[in-house]
Amino acid sequence: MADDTPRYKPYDRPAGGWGAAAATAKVLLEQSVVTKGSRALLAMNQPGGFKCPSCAFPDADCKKTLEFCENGAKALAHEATKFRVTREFFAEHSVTALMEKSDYWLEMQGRLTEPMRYDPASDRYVPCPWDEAFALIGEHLRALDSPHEAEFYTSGRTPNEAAFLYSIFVRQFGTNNFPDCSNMCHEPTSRGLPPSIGVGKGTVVLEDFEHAEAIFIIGQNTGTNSPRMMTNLVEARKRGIPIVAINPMPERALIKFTEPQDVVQMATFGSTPIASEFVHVRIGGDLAILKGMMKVMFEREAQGEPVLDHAFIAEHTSGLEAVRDEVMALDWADIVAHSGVEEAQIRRCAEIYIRSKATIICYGMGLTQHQLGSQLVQQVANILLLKGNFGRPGAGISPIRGHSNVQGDRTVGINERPSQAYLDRVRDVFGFEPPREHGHHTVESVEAMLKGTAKVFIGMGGNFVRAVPDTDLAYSAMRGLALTVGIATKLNRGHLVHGRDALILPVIARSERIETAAGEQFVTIEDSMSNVTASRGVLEPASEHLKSEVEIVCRIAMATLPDSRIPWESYIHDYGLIRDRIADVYPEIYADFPARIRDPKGFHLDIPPRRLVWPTPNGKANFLLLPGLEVDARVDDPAMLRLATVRSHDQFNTTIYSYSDRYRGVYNDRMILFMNADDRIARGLEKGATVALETISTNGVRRRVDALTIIDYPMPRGAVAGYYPELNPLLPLDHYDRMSGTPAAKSIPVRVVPA
Ligand SMILES: Nc1nc2c(c(=O)[nH]1)N[C@H]1C(S)=C(S)[C@@H](COP(=O)(O)OP(=O)(O)OC[C@H]3O[C@@H](n4cnc5c(=O)[nH]c(N)nc54)[C@H](O)[C@@H]3O)O[C@H]1N2
Ligand SMILES: Nc1nc2c(c(=O)[nH]1)N[C@H]1C(S)=C(S)[C@@H](COP(=O)(O)OP(=O)(O)OC[C@H]3O[C@@H](n4cnc5c(=O)[nH]c(N)nc54)[C@H](O)[C@@H]3O)O[C@H]1N2
Ligand SMILES: [Mo]
Repeated sequence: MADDTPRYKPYDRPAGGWGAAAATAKVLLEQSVVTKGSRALLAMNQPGGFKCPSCAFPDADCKKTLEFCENGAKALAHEATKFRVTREFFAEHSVTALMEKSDYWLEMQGRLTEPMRYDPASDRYVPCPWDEAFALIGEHLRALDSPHEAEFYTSGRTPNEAAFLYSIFVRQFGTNNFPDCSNMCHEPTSRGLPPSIGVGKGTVVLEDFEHAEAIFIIGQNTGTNSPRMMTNLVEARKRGIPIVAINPMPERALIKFTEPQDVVQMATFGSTPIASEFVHVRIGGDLAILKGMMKVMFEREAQGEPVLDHAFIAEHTSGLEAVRDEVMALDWADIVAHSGVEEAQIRRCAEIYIRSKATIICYGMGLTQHQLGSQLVQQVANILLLKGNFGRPGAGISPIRGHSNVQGDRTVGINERPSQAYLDRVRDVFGFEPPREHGHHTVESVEAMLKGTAKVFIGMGGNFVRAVPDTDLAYSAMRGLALTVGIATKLNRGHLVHGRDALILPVIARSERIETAAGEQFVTIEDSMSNVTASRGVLEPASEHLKSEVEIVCRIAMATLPDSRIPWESYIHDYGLIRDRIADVYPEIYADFPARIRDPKGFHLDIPPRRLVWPTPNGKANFLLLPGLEVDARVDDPAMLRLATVRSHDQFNTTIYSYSDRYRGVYNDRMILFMNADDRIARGLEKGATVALETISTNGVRRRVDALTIIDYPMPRGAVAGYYPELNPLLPLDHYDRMSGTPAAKSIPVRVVPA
């Protein structure tokens, strides 16, 4: 029998290695898909196969026989699971009863099998033929007073073809309301970087890791959330390249890692130390570190030592002086106090940066999910510009995106603030006048629901109510709607917290074959480094009643806009026709899409800064000013702790694979508060105490989560961490980055309340 008592035991072995191999075998067994799953794993990230449904990190060359990781295997095993959610399951469980179950339990019930509609009389989901489901959506949408009363959410697993058609349908319907998972994630990259370097994407490609002379990883838990990147880090360390990890949590894989695909290391229980410099930053202290490093560089220059790339700065940039003056005026004492890091260590980081002729800076949610996240991303670009770290091998900015196609969805039109030029193209290609006013991002869509101005929610994938801030508020927002639609592979909380009418529409998953009247179809995915590749599922769909996301979008469009002259029906059968239209709408990057996608390695979408071309209004890369050292609003309360909500090693966003978090030494519990022992003692709390957390609020709203067990953990003083989504009730809806709309999920001001 499995032992499920909570245990906390520091993990002192390297990450990866046999632990990862064992976890892979375990998840295949649990989902009863050892043979099927292993067969599918052989096709994952291979030419002719499908793209891993987990993260957005690119796969290496296709020569490797096995290109997957423990967490990719978990994502696949949960998709290929033998378990099914059937009409009998829904007949057995009322929605009220299902609400009592945990997110983990819901996930473990398996794949959805047929379309279902909520029946208020029995409080159950009952079977609903596809035609009726589409007709119901059409009726609701046509009944709205304005198209802006509908919210069209996208989560980042949706492939390009479906996302593109969705964006066209919604615009023909008449709104730009595209709340998107990116609005909670890397939107600070998409909004912050364009004024800076002219594109809202990373500039690094995989080969750059082979040429880098230094790699910085800021606020990203590589070993858990983009494990395939560990291969590149191990390789870089074996070349003797310094790696600087900046993180309030000493994440295991950033310290020591055993490459599961390295036979010798596996056999000898060897490992590679990863971070040559681990910077134990305070939550929100990254701005101070970046400025401290810049200050070292400016100080050296002032002393006559040339450390900047003056030729690059003169030819390609604008705005250096203001940034230099601001940084030079900062006091070291403030920099140290804000970062929580010794001046000597910041100087060492600066030294590594100065000596390297090609530096990559990678970052994740630890950087983006702050109230000034977009401007913080701009500061990363600033420091890279100082040494001309663009347009040369081994250098650049590298946001490590989340969902496997979150970047692609944005590229092909999922954007609540589209440019006028793009809208003109849509008009010219499709022959309708798209709406010109901006639509809602994620937070704004919840606000509209709360105000009652939004009435319909359609979720193309994802688990909206669990992903957004302020869980209780989000639930009441969703329950006030006339119709909610969940287009999904798996049952989740979002289907149980629903509108007066509600539909669950089950889809064919990434790993599964799509057969249409025109034969087998493939889809395309854009990874975090702007490579577009084909993805062909190899498994039989989980049920004969599933439809592809492309077909669902087309059928919703046909049911909603009967007079549309767009040939929706033909797109259902032939995805090549959709790619033709993508090429028409995006000629600069997607010209010849159908021909280029035949290359098994795919192709790279042009990123002008790689060619030292800056698509900014002044044609230059711009140093941008962010005065001071704070990235979140100050809270003057001596009891205040900054809470970062993070992912465990055994979850994919709101999908919980297990209650353990091996590398952080947590087993069978997710109601955890990681805290520095001195902060605990200062509050008079016993080791292992159970406490509640309350958000420190300025407007009297009470937000509280009970029954959290404190674990003494090497957190900086004043910083605590716990798990998303359990702690989302603490995250206020209005605590977000104004430039990008991204909730500041890494810096919630909280206080501990003894239980
Ligand atoms: N297996 C797996 N893979 C995933 C996901 C998953 O849930 N599971 N999710 C996918 C998605 S959508 C995304 S966006 C990515 C997320 O991947 P990450 O960006 O790694 O996301 P998190 O786990 O939320 O947190 C990242 C790190 O930020 C650190 N941190 C917190 N606050 C700060 C701070 O103020 N400064 C700094 N420097 N660091 C800080 C935390 O300690 C943590 O190590 O992963 C993707 N890949
Ligand atoms: N407090 C806090 N909140 C956060 C974060 C945080 O760090 N802290 N992170 C934020 C981030 S970075 C993100 S990206 C969001 C994630 O928000 P979402 O993307 O909305 O959430 P997921 O948990 O990834 O969605 C999981 C569901 O997607 C469905 N699904 C899976 N595969 C497919 C598919 O191929 N097609 C379709 N149609 N559906 C599929 C399944 O039904 C599954 O239940 O959460 C955000 N919320
Ligand atoms: Mo994300």
